[in-house]
Amino acid sequence: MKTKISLAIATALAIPLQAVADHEQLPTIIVEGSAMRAGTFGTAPDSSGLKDTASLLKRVPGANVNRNGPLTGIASYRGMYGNRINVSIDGANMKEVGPNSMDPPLSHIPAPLTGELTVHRGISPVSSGIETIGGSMHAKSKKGQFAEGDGIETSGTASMGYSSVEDGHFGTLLGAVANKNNKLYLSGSKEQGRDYKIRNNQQQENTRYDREAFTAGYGYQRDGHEFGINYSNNNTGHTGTPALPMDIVYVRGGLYDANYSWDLDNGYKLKTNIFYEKMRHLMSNGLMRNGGSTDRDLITNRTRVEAGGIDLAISMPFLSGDLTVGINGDQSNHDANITRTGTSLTDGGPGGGAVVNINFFNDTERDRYSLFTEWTGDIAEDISLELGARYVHTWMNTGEASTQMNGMTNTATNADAVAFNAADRSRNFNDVDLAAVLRYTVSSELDVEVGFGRKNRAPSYQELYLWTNSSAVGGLADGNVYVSDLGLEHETAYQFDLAFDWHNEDAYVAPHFFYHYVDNYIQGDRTTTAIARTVASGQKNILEFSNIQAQLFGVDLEAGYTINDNWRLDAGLNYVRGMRVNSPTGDDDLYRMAPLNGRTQLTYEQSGWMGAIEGVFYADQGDVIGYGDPTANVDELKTKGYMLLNLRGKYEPYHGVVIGTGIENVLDSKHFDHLGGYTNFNRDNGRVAMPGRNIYATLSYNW
Ligand SMILES: [Cu+2]
Repeated sequence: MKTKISLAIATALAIPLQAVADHEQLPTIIVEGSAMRAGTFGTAPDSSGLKDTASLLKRVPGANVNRNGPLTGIASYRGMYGNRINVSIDGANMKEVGPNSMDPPLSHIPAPLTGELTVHRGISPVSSGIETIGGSMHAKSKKGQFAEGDGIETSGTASMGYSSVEDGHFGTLLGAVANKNNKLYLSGSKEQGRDYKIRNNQQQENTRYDREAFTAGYGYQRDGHEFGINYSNNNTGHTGTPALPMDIVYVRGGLYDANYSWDLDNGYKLKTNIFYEKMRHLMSNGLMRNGGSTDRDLITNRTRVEAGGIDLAISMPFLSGDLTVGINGDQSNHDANITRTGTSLTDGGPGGGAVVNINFFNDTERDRYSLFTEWTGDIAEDISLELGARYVHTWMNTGEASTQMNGMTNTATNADAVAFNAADRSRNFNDVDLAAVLRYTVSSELDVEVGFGRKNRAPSYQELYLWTNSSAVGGLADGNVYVSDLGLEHETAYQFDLAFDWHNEDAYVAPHFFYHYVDNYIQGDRTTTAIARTVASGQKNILEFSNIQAQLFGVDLEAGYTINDNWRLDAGLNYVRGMRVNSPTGDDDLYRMAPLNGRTQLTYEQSGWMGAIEGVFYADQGDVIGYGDPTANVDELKTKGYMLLNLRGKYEPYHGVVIGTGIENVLDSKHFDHLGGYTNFNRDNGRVAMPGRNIYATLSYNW
């Protein structure tokens, strides 16, 4: 039950998996085959609307996406989001190059090249990573197959598709040549689309995208040894992020990772992983909007990240189960250089063609060192237990900030830089994560799971080191600017999870209930510091990152029923409520909580054909964060509920060839995603609208 969601879904499905699993590693099933979109809660990554792997999360119980742009999907799980969620890509804990999360980790691999997405439901095992306070997710790219026989075999996948709503198209090709011990593979992909249309052919500006990606790697296996080395490169070109103040000019760079595992016959296992990452990024408000005009100054931000990490774990039989002991560590260095050219006299900038340079993040470093132990095993005939503990040491520091105007000291922000540079900016955090999960098989039809967890997160570098007003806040996209507090404490969550999984041959119902109390939850607040700055700078909308007390609770549920050999019905429901405890004002809501939502799908399947009708509903969200002063124009906007109707079909004319097609938002209605942001980062513009009717077609071939 608290297994990988992929397995949970696989077992929950009546659809014969083998048919699709041929030539695809098994758990890949939820996200891999283009075919799997219809008829299951798994999806086809290569149809429209699924440009990054994050899109798949909309189908995972409890999960959702904070979408700030077509390639900017931030993972959200049970009300927590961004770097509260541990996301690994091919085993690497990738770091974002954009301080505003324009390139969240799940966007690194294009969806058609994603082989597998694993989400840990409920309380994440401590072995699943460092800082799993909001959950833990792992994406793996496609890497081809080892040969099954003695000779040399080739395998691969080719896919292409078109979607009408943004005139978008993609193509991917992955080829592997292998014998049973060695494997070499290469893949490439290209995706491109224009601004998508909303109802009545209006366009949602700043939503076009353009990306190329490739991977290359080598794998080796023999007698329990497995070794792999992989490089994945991402070259994102001009791509909009309408919910942020700027758009992507480029995100370039790559991830090198290598892993080795040794499976000894006596139950001992060794697993290691190492990665190195280097990315560069340029964003600008002059690419797709009017930055550089007489209305608005031109602003660009040039950033880079360099990061690396290592994981090592040994498992061995111990008592009636397995004991794992491991270490993990990673380091990252970030830089950001902002240039503002005063082309406008009306937007509060320097004006007169003046050039302001700000070295905002100067060699900003965040390093984590960690060790853990975990035991899983049976403690009685029908009861299993997982116990884990992890210690994490986080060290953070940043170099001196600097700011100039036309090469001279910039008086507008220099006082902030001077104060910041004079402060002790180095910080240490020591955290202990704990997890205990009990699973009880009550009968062949019912499993019950109870979990307790204590999980931590140290502040992000943005939360700690925003030394002057900035909107570079890890993709919060709330239209506000923030300052940080060098005295921030780390977050500690106390988590409780209760899950039931009832199933028989024809049906299943699996509700999971959760309650989290979070001590020192970090959120923007209208503190006296923030309000004082508001007055001083003549700007409004300034919040300060602050520690508050919070609680999050809710339920996520999956259910399904096989009507007969051809028909089946599936449904899912998600509810989360996030509240501030002891709020000093009447407002006790947390920011960016998904409204009550659900989906149902009726599927018909027969000999190579599949068709599905999907209904998606989202309720109103009126539980929005307020900061105690409605006149300050900082509060989160409410959203209206909506329903969407989607039709999907697929056909497999020959083995391995799959044609997929469908219509999304059949009724061409106009809706707003509560987890999206505001158009051009401006609350007065209202939220970014969701795409209108979309007709898509995909073709894929696996061999
Ligand atoms: Cu950016």
